[in-house]
Amino acid sequence: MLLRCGKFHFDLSRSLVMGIVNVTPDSFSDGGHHLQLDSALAHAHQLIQQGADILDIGGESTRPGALPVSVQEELDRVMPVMEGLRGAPVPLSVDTCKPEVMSLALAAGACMVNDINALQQPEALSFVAMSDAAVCLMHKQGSPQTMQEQPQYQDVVAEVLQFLHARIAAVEAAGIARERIVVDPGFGFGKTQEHNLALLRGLDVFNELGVAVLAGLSRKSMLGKITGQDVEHRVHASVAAALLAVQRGAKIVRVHDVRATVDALKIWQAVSELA
Ligand code: 8Y7
Repeated sequence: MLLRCGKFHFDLSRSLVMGIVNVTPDSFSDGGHHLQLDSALAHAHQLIQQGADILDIGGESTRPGALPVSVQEELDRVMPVMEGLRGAPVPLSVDTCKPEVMSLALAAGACMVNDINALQQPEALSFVAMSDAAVCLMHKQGSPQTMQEQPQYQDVVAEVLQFLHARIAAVEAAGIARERIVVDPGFGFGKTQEHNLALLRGLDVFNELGVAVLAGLSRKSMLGKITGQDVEHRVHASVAAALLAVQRGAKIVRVHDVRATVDALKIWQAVSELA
């Protein structure tokens, strides 16, 4: 299976680690864009050093209950980071659902669009179609503000599969080749604990879609619910979950803890090559 992200091509004979770079105000940056930029760039370089294959750069928190950010604020956060990383040895993914942000990030060299809204906005679809970037199509139920209130499915695996199948068809019809498409069941996006576990258990089913599968489980509350650990202490659970996802055919794992995940996947790779 092949993945084409702009000038970067991956044969996917081994799974890839996507490192998360959040450009959102934190306790160090007191809202100032300058410190925020410095710390995001330093973090990005550190993740590359640790073996990240792709960086996912996002300026809008999509955690449950998070409030939306304006286009201008998101651009002010994300664009200096995209520009500061221009020419980086790994492809840059922009984590956004705003068409305006996609367009400018693609012009600044983004090789992938990670859209939790799966390019359902028509302008989003056409901006990606006009580029040579890859796209990650993620499933969610509801919006980040309300999605955890009452998630409901008859058969979560079948329904997510059906949604992703339909989005692949729409995106292909717009001229985006299959080698540029990644799908993601969207762990934690409008799913109960049982739904999340069913999706991880059944993850290999998504390979029947014939495109690369991405899994984002890193530090998520579904892991905290099992281990009882708060978000700062979910590294071990996250590595275990990433490994389980790769074992079930995920070709990309989206993670905070790049070094730990890269090492774990090297062990998996070495053992599975003997089989
Ligand atoms: C995911 C994601 C988040 C995910 C993809 C978090 C932006 C919440 N989760 N994108 N984004 N898949 N494709 O905890 O699971 O990282 S934000």
